[in-house]
Amino acid sequence: MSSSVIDFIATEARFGARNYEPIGVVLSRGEGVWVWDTEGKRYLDCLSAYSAVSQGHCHPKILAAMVEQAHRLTLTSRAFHNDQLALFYEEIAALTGSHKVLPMNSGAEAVESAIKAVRKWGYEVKGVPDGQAEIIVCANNFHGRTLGVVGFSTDPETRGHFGPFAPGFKIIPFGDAAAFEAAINPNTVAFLVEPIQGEAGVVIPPAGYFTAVRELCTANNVMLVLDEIQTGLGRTGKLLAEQHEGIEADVTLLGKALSGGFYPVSAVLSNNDVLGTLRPGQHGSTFGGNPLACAVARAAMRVLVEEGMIENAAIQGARFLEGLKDIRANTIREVRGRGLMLAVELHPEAGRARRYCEALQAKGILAKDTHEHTIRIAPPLVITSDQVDWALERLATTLTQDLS
Ligand code: IF1
Repeated sequence: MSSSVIDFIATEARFGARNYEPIGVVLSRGEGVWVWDTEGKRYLDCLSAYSAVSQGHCHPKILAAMVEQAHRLTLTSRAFHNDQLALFYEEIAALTGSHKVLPMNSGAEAVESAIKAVRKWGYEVKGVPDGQAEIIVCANNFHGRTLGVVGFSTDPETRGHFGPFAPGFKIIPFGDAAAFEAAINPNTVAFLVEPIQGEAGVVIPPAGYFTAVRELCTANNVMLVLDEIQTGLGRTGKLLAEQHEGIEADVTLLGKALSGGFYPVSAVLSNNDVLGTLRPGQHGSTFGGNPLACAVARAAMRVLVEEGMIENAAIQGARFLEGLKDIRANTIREVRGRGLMLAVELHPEAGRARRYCEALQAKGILAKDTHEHTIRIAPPLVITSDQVDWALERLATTLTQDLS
């Protein structure tokens, strides 16, 4: 390691809040599936900034849209109209088949906004007594870091010593439709759930789960809120992960790849009823819906579709999953994935997943561990067959090592 690398890391450690423990690489450039460190070493990015860089690093068309817009107008606030917001609304509604759009910035903000909106819907449309609204969520959920959201996390690291928390959430196991049915009562306004649990280690629910959930939501007038912030926009090989289940959410949350990684852009999408309850002055954001964000998001959505990235995610995801399943290694307990949202769960005796991520780093692959024993693999959706095979070769040699 050169002194400059040590410097960046040491300086971060000295001044920064220590809320992350990054792998020891300092990145300074990216293009497509590749990133380069300060010493010029190239890596295949198998994290994609937690799926935000689905379109590949520094996509030239998103970059051009951002630069062009930044020259013209960046922020107006929502006190005035701007000439990008309407086009963003039109295009995201057409892409996803939604009726109403609420633009926000971070994913957690979209989640918070959806919680506010479904509660309001519960009081004003469903007729729940004021202050009594309940939202059902799942154990091992991950929906962000804000106070409202960590209050219904079940992970002690995520919620520990951040309380007191807001009431109104009921936690049930993920993938268990009977538990969902039993948790519904007349004050239930919504079920907030990830189609595939990401942070939990890419947990795919049993077949038929979401069909049952959809029916129960409809029968009980409960809004199905799908957090597609990670699974959405092609990551799983379809535009939205709900399409694998043949269902439609009442409220869909998007973020991350909505900007292709250029800028924080998130959105709450819904039918007319839910977002229709928000009236002037009741919700907002300085940056939400700003022209720069809208121009970037429009380009990010356009390239996703025009350049066939969603189809590519399905094809390369299947190839990657098959290749991972073909690796004969005693370290591997299970391989999971849908599209390019993949995970390798190691046997606990194999040692920490972090060690394997560090070994992969030495071989030119950046991946991220989660929950001690799982390696998450989520490359940009522009990855080619040759690049998948290149990654699989290196994964195979790494995973057949004993790093315990
Ligand atoms: C961190 C995980 C990924 C998300 C879903 C909302 C948000 C996220 C389904 C909030 C964010 C991130 C944030 C990042 C780690 C990361 C993550 F490991 F925690 F689960 F991607 F896999 N809903 N996920 O996955 O979005 O406010 O961050 O824009 O360190 O917190 P945000």
